Amino acid sequence: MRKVPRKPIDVEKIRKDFPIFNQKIKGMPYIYLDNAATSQRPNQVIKAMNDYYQMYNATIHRALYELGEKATDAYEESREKVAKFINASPEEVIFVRNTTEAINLVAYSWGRSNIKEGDKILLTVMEHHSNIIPWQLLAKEKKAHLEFIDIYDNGLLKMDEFEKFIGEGIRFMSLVHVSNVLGTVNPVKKMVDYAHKNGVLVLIDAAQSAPHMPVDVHDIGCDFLAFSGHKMLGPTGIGVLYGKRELLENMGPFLGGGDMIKEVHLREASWNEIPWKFEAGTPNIAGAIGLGAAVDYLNNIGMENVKEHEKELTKYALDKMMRIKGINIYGTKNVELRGGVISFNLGDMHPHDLASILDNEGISIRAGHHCAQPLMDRLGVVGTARASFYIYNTEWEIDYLVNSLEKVREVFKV
Ligand code: C6P
Repeated sequence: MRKVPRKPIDVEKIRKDFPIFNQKIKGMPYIYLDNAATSQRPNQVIKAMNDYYQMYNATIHRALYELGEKATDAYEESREKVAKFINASPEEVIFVRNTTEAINLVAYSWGRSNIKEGDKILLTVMEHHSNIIPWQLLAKEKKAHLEFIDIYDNGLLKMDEFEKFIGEGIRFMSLVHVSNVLGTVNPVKKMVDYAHKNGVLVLIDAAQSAPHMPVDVHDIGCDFLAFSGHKMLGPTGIGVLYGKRELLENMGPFLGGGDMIKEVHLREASWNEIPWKFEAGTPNIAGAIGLGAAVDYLNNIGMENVKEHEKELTKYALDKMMRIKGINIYGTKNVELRGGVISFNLGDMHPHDLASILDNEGISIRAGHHCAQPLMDRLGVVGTARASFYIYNTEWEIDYLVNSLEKVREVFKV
């Protein structure tokens, strides 16, 4: 029987759910290729948040009236959805503002009571600033040391360096799952396994993986994992920290205030159970509800299908872009080892100029250092242009990008 090619997802149908694509930008259908920065939001997410504000707006965990209970249920239901999405238990899911806050929480609450003078923390040269600065602050305060795993020129981590570092008395490791610049998908399961065999705890920055592929915290085995709602169809201002129950239970709080306490006296207090111990003050209720709706939306498509769609788009884009004269594409060309993020430079054009010209063509990409300046130093560039894909992107958009890049090349004689 002839094999019918699989069409993983119905992009045309999906695009209809995103009101932003109903408009024309510069007289053109909107071509949005900056999904690694933030994704667009479907009607389902916008409606879930509107419903909360319009129909049952109330604070949670303390309002003893019907709408307050409804809001509390919706907030906690979202936590359950998120927990299931990453194969965790609800009490191991802490709502924070974003990936940045999640990593800061661990550096503060776990780091300040566990990292001692002379300890070593292992990172990689491809980390986002969010996964460097909190550890720099901690290392300065505790007189600890930071070590960094280097990359090969093809954007893959030097695994022999990783093993060497782990063998040299590392106390904690924090590493990105998928690089927001190189697209590299790091072998996190293997790395966590090796780190654990050597008594090293591991945090995974899943900002660029949780929105784009199945992420299972039990399968990976990590101790902590962080991601942001706004990169996965959810609203801004809501993110997630997963932590293993026993670790969270033994950690002190991050912020102090309402909701995170059990009992308060003038000079002492005791803490609430996890996860609420880490959620001080009135939380982003609408945000959590919106994130729950985003998880429903992604589950309806299926994360394997999301991954497959992006793999096909990335392969298509790499094949076409590599033929452009004067282009320099960073990272591995093997789509089995990378996600849907393509960083590039065209001749010696400044990436900001390139992004502005593409903006005039109705294409949104990102240009600059992508909050990964140490990686830019390592690559020897001031910045890169970057196209990044999601469920609503099409091959037609990639063709349009490639044609526009060819035009730029001709006009600027690259
Ligand atoms: N990267 C990008 O355009 P926040 O801002 O906290 O939601 O996410 C921070 C973050 C952490 N880790 C990685 C790997 C990231 O890519 C990001 C956000 C955006 O690449 C903004 S710089």
